[in-house]
Amino acid sequence: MNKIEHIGIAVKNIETANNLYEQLLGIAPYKQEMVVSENVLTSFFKVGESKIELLEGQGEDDAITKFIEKKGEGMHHIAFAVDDIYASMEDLKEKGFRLLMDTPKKGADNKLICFVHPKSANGVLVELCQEIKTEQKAKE
Ligand code: CMX
Repeated sequence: MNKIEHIGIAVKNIETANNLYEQLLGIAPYKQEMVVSENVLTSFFKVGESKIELLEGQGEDDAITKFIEKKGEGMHHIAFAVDDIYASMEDLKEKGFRLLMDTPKKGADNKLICFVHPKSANGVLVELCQEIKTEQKAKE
């Protein structure tokens, strides 16, 4: 794990939350992006070498809508940057962590992503993310 890449925060309304976080952090979001594979709308703020990702669910049974129904708005996941997501997934699997997918998915902000179940990480949903490299882009 190289660094905390971002912290994901589940919000009910991304526009309202954008305004609030703009005031809190003193900066504007640098991008807003729909993540089709997860059915969530995201926006990103740069904070030092990490980021804050706000997430708004777009359906009734996406992960963010379900999370907010159960727990309310709040911290949803911590994402760590890795160099090789396939190697990191293999390593964590061997160590007994419960991964939520067998192969990485395309996430927001040009990343390949994979999640570790919160029950195998002391109640925290952990995301691995790796920048998509040019040769991986070409394969898509
Ligand atoms: N953080 C901590 N705990 C969480 C959690 C979260 N984000 N989401 C669910 N849980 C807890 C539940 O409260 C529940 O705990 P209890 O049994 O003690 O009540 C337990 O995990 C439920 O586990 P489950 O029944 O296996 O699964 P759920 O249907 O609640 O789904 C999860 C949870 C993590 C498996 C699902 O949300 C998932 O697959 N997440 C990965 C994808 C995702 O989160 N996408 C959105 C972000 C996309 C992006 O970053 O771009």
